[in-house]
Order: sequence, then structure tokens, then C-alpha cells
Amino acid sequence: MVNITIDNQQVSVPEGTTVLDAAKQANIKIPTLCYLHLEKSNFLNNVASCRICVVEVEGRRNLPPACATPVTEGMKITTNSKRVLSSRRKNLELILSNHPFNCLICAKSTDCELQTLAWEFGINTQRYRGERATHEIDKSSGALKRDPEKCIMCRRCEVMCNEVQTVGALTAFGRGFNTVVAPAEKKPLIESPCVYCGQCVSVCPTAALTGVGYISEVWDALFNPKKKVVVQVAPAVRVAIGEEFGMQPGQIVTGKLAAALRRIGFDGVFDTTFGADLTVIEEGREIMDRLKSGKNLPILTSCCPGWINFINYHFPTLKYMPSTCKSPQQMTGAIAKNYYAKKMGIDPKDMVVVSVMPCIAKKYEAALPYESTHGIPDVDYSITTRELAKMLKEGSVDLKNMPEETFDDPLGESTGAGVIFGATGGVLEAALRTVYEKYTGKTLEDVNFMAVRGTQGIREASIQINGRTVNVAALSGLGNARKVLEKIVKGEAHYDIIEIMACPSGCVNGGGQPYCHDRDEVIEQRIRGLYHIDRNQAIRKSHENPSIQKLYQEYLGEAGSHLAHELLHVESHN
Ligand code: HC0
Ligand code: SF4
Repeated sequence: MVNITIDNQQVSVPEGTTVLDAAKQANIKIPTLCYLHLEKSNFLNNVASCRICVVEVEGRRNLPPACATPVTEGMKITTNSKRVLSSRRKNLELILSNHPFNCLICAKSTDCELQTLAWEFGINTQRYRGERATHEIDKSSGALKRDPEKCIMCRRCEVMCNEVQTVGALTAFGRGFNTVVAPAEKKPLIESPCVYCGQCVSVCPTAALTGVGYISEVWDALFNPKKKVVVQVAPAVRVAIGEEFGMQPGQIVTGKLAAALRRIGFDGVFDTTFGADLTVIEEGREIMDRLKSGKNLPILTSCCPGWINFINYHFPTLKYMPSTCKSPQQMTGAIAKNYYAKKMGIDPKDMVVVSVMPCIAKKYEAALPYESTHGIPDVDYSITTRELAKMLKEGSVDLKNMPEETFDDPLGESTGAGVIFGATGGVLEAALRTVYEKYTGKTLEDVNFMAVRGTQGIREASIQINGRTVNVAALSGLGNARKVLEKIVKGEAHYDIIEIMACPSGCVNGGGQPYCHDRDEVIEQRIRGLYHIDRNQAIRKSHENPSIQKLYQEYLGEAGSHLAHELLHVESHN
């Protein structure tokens, strides 16, 4: 242990502890801006570029950054001397001198870490004015928006993209005033290896990286009397959107959400978990076929578009492995515009499908030309959890005070299996519940596959199905996916079924979810919320969903039928 003094308090901390962490232990808050540590994502940014966390150390002339300075025996630290406060203030003002002052109309307003700090420091004048760097906004992907003028060079996005996700889409170019973080050769994002996972968005302290917004398009559709506008809500949204209305992370607001969506004018209020159950049926069939034939194993899940973009770019030789299933978002859209539209006598061309997703990549997926049926896109607009919260606020709908209502039939009925899709391991667990029963003909007494739950990036299990050992894995975070895929390429790993989600911990931690501070804790709570719903759901296996059973009886025939392929599968995912 190392003994130090911080602001006259004696503290003993393990060797290697930083001044910042030691101060935390003594309940002393040191402000930070570029620094961020997310244990569950294996993310650490301590490049000390902002110099907001500087402190005074007795015997040292400079003011070292607390985030990157380890404690030493006998160290005497002062965190709030006159010199420290004026230095922090000056550093902040210098950052602000090269930052746009349009906070009032900024997408990140009230969620911006720079804005919060400026407010906490009581900055009310612009002391340093001069030339400001100018850059173009990049919305080329239709999913991720880059606004380099709002970048404060914290480097969090680079660490996330290059070290955690191992995508390598963002690098700093130039020197000093002209430095910019951008894709290679400063090309537009659409020409870069970016997979639109949106993890850089979740760590960006300002609005330099956000999602491309579609709120005004959705309002236009809702106000167009010629259109029937239906909405579907992803599993992970129901345990997170409450945070935007002052509720606790993980609080389940499914019923309130259904009511709120009706209040802002949607004609049909559906649940993506219905599409998740449908995915289990279609993918379950593929899993069984591949297990029986022993060909094209392992089968990889195909519902996360960030992950699919990653395999296409980085592991093209494995492109035959993902399931041919569309994602639940797309399946729900295709069933709405075909089966449901037919039932209701609506021309699919007059129907607008909006999806509410915790994800940035879903925007990209929805716009892909082959994610359509007979030339009509399955989903017209994909908006994030945050965008829906903004729409509800604009429409004066207070989610907190909404009554509990239910989703509309038949695309509103779902099972516990569909709900857990939102947490890493959930897609695999849902598939196993169905595959086990269909493959063995026996009832699965305990539906809880605990071995594939949790937030570790790589989880493996061996499951006995009819005397066959089925080796499965659940991976989250693209860096973890890379590790396993590299082993598969080298022939060092053998699996039968693998679930991959681009975001660490799965969709609950998607790039479109409410911004949060204690992220590791918030993610845990959101996951707990999803498993709570599952535990309390009357039906927990996708193949027992009565609306799905009826869909096959009335319309699709059997899993993997010609019509099912036309609507619910793709030839290839690129
Ligand atoms: Fe997910 Fe999905 S579980 S990707 O994380 O499979 O975005 O929540 O909606 O489509 O269902 C996101 C979440 C979905 C899809 C589902 C899958
Ligand atoms: Fe990298 Fe994902 Fe951000 Fe693209 S969206 S730049 S892949 S972190």
C-alpha cells in the first residue's frame, strides 16, 4: 500500500493507483473531461489531453494530470488550490475558444460534458476569441454524423474504435490547431471501414459524433393523412428510455411506451420482440439443418448490423457463416407491410414503418437496398431511443405519467425469449430454448441457460442436445469477436453456434441509448430489467407465441418456406 495525503486527508491505496482514483476513494471529486474508464467495455482513455484534472503535488513545479499520475509514497496532493483552479479554468477556456457557441440548438445540449463543465466552472464570458478551425459535417452514411468543429481532441473515439472495437476507422490527422480526427485520408465515413456500431457516439463528450437524425421525417409521416404510420420498439428500449424522464435505469416501461406512442399518433404500435420470436423460428430451422448436415458451422447470428458490417470488411472469407435471416427489425417491418397490411386492406406503399432502436447501425441496415420486399423497404425510418424521447417531449407526452397499455395485435405479442435479445447472450439463449425442444421433441424444463448470460465479452458453453454436444459462444464487443474469429480462421476453435453483438454487453449498451454517467452500473440495471421481464412472462419460448403460430398457419406455411425466404431472409448480407 502507498500512503499519501490529499487535501489534508491521509489515504492508503494500492501501488499503481492514480491520483484520480485515490481522490475518489477519499470522496474527493476531481473534474475530468477527456478521461473515461469503462470496465465492462475494457475501455480506458487517460491520454491527459484536456488538462482539466490537474492537481498540485508538493515539491513539483508543474501541475500533473490526476488521471495519468500514479501515487508515490508520501505524496502530498492539493486538488483545489488557487493555482489549480485557475489553471483548470484557463485550460477549459482555451478548449472553448475553438468550439462553436451554438449550444442552444446543439443535439447534445444538456447532455454535453463540455457544456456541463463550463456551467460548473461558472464560465459566462468568452475570454479568448480568435480564428476557429472550420470543417465539413459528414452525414454520408445516413447513420453516423461527424461534426469535427465540435471535437475537443479528447481521443475517446479513437480508443473505442481502434482498441476496443478494433475497427480502425478514426485517426487524428494534422498538427496543432489543424488537427482533426477523421477516417483515413479524411474520406467520408461511407468510404471508411466504419461499421456504424455507434460506440464512439456513446463516449464522445460533445456532439462531434452523434447519430443522423430522422425526427422531422417521422413527424412529417405522422402528419400526412395519406399514410398509415406504424412503429416497432426494440427490446432494449423499454428498460432505458425511462432514464430520459427521470426514472431509474432498468425500469420497465413497456406499457407506458405503448401508450405514449399512441398519443403521438402512430396508427399501429408493434413490438420488435415479435420479430425476434420470428427470427428464432427461422434461424432455429437453419441451426438444425446445419447441425444435422454438419456443414457451414459455426452458424453466426445475423441480427446485429454493426457486426455484419464488421465480418464483411474484416473477415470476408467467413461470409458464408452468418445465418441468412434478416434481423428482427427487418422481419417485423416485412410482416407489417405484407401480412398485416393485407389483413388491414392497406397498400404497402401507403404504410410507413418506423423502428425505435438503441442502435445507430440499424439506420444503416434499414436503408440497405436488399433489406426490402418486392422493392419496398421493410423499414422506412429507424430512430434511436434518444430521438424517441425527444419526440415525446416535443409532443408534451410525459412517459412517466402514461397509463399501462399493450401493443397492438398481432405484431405486439411476444415471449420472454424475444425480450432477452436486447442483452448479450439473449439471442443465443432464445434460440437454444426452441432448438432444444424442436430437435429433441422433449420439453425443456429449465429455460434458463445461465452459462451464456453475463457481461464478459466472451462466454462459452457446451450443451447436450439429443446426445450431441453443441458448442456455443456469446460474444459482445467487436474486439472480442475478432479474437474468436481469428482462431476460427486458423482452425484453432470449433463452435457450432455463435452469437455476436457489436456493442459491449449487447443492445442495452447501444449507441442510441440515453447517455449515462455510471455506465457500467446502468448497463447492469438495464440487463436486470430485461431478465426480469423474461422471468415474469407467461410464455418464454418463441415457438409458443400464439401470434407467431397463427402467422405460419395463415400465411407463411412452415419455417424456411418459399414465402418465408422471400420476406425474412437475404441471399447474402452485402
Ligand atoms: Fe437489438 Fe435486435 S436485439 S439487434 O440489440 O436481434 O438494436 O434491443 O432490436 O433487430 O429484437 C437493437 C435491441 C433489436 C433487432 C431484436 C436483434
Ligand atoms: Fe468506429 Fe463504431 Fe464509431 Fe464507426 S461507429 S467510427 S466503427 S466506433
